[in-house]
Amino acid sequence: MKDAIKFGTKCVHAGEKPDPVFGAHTTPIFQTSTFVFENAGQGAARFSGEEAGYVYTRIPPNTPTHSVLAEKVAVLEGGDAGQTFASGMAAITAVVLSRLKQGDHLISTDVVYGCTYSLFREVLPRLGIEVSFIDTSDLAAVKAAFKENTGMVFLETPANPTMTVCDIGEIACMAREHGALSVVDNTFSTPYFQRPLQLGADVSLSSCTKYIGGHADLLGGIVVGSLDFMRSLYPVVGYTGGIMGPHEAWLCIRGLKTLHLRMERHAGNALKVAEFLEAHPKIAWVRYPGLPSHPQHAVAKKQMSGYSGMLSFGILGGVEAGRRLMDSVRLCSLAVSLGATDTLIQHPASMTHACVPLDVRKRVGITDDLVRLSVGVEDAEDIIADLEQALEKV
Ligand code: LCS
Repeated sequence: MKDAIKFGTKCVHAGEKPDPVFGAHTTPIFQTSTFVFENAGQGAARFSGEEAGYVYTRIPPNTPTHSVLAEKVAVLEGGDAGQTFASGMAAITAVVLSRLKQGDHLISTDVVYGCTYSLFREVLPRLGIEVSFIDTSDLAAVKAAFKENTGMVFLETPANPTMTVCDIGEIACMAREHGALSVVDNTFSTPYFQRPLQLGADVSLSSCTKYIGGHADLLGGIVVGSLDFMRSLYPVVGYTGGIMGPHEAWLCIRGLKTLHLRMERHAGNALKVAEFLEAHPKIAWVRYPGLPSHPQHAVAKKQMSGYSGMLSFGILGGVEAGRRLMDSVRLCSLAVSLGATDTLIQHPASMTHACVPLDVRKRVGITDDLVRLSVGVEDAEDIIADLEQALEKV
């Protein structure tokens, strides 16, 4: 799809093709595990790659429903091609396995989603892959972390749950100089607000479970990159099999048609909630990349066109006060995950990031008083009123 076409139009139209058989207006769900060949020669040609087409749902390009989703996200991210996965974690695992081998070194942002942290800290070293967790908002620290055998730099920005932002363009440039692949977890921003490939990164990946699906009713992941990189990823997809279901792919396609509308509302609401919290006497601090008080606000402004719906804050009175707040909300849901239409509140130190050792949590800022909000698309006044009444009980 032409670059001149605007983002919202791409959300609606990219990847969509009229159904050639019955003319269905909406992309059909190809709920099938295998595909019938016209003859043995065609089967052989499909398997050898001589002829493009579908063979078996575990093997890319999976099904025509998956193809539409992969193409839609590839267009939105500005990459050559995309590949869907069963979850964000399946996507991250496949990217790492497609590139790194025993003896390689990975540089990762020190604040990443808890399961990403555990995958890198517990599983990769068992495969002989060395991992350095670095404060990637500190460019000198990133520069100093490269080694001869650094094969990949993995960035999460804004980071879950501290909202720390790092400079994608600068770090991608360093990675290229060292012959390392730069990978960005774009889950928090979505391509609506941040396009890592256009900033110079090699790979952009997301958990579709969040804003891409957008309605908290599915699990999924997506990876977008150059054709060269995707060619190295496809075999790993087939061998590891962490495949998105056809129904989930269809739900993601439907969700993406309103991505631009939802993200505007998420971000607009989040800014209002962040400003409300920042002015509240019971709140110690607020981290939202759209606030001038955010430590990396300038970098965020440079590389993001908006600041999404995620924020974190510290409450005076620490973990006990936070618990009382979370137990007192009525409109907000006390739940992990993010990017849902409703506002979700959770406590990372005891929930999503409980797997990160206490000393590491303290060092990187996942403090016990940190409460995370995924601001939904309700009316901002109602979210604020709910937080206000809950804060009165703290
Ligand atoms: N990347 C980021 C930044 C995430 O926040 C998550 C999940 C993942 C990857 C993994 O995606 P999944 O496999 O769940 O599709 N984040 C979650 C969170 O903060 N609460 O629950 C899940």
